[in-house]
Amino acid sequence: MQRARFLAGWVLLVVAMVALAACGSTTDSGGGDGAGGQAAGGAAGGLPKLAQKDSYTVCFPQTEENNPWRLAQTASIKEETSKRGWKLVYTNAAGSAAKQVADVQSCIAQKVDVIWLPPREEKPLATAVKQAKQAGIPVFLLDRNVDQSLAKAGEDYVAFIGSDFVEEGKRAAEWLVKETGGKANIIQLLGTSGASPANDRRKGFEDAIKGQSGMKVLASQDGDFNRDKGRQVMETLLRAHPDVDAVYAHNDEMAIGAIAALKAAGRKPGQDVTLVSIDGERAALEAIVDGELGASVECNPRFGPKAAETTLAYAAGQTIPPKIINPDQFFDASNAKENIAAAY
Ligand code: GYE
Repeated sequence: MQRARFLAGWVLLVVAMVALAACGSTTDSGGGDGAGGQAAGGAAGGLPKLAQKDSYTVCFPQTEENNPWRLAQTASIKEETSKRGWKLVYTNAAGSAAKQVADVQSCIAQKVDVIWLPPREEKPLATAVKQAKQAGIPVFLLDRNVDQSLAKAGEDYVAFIGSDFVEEGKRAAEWLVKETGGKANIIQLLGTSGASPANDRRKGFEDAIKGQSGMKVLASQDGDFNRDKGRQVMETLLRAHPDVDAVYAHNDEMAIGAIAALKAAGRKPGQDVTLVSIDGERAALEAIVDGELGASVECNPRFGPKAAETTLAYAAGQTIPPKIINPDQFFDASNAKENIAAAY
């Protein structure tokens, strides 16, 4: 009798294993979404649920703190969580995707309620997003996205909240075409390699100038969204391409670095070289007023209120759209001055 029960148990186990294998479970380790393997607090087959509580513990693993945009984003998150009396687990990955993955894992171990993640790079952080889901912790991606072939909104994470980076690149290109009369020899300073805003801002810009035979990209190089790297890359590219008369930088910091490199080489930014970039930080608005930077497409870093509202809506059981796009302004000589006071 006991032996029969033992055998029956084995048969059941084998059947269950075959059924699981047939589900074609891919990269997920352990758990899975099937009955019994469901993550703690997880909705069957879907995203982890979030309980309605008076206070939440929010994990915010920042990518780095090396520019005004990042500082403004962190300040907004700190301000919002403290205003609401929520607990914040904040870390700084100091420019390392590997450290940011470890920071997410540490938040999982601490059993935070929710993770607000700005994934530094699209691929490495997709795995961390899946690990959080497995642990039953909902993730909201702030400002940067993950590779959509590796992790998806509504399945692996709740939603992406941020700007439309392709559109930002397109707006920068359209301004440059107009400003240069459709004739420009361009150096493109790329954002962090593997980061969604770098990929998308490049795509938006390059697609928009495709039909314009007078718009030539002489060179494109990674400046890591960083002022000093932007300056160094510009210095090198300037020697190789002295015929440059336009710069498209994926963020203001690199544009400001490029302005320094151009001046050091005896060029006149704003006169013999037209520059356009993205973010709308205070130093960029000042450079526009000084006539050195032509324009900056806004990319709003103040995510705190939207992240908190969306988190509460999710806890209340509302349907969250997979992409929540921030509306962005555009700054040029016509409005830079009046926006300096509110800038970061
Ligand atoms: O443009 C840049 C920052 O991810 C959209 O990251 C953000 C970008 C922003 O380092 O300045």
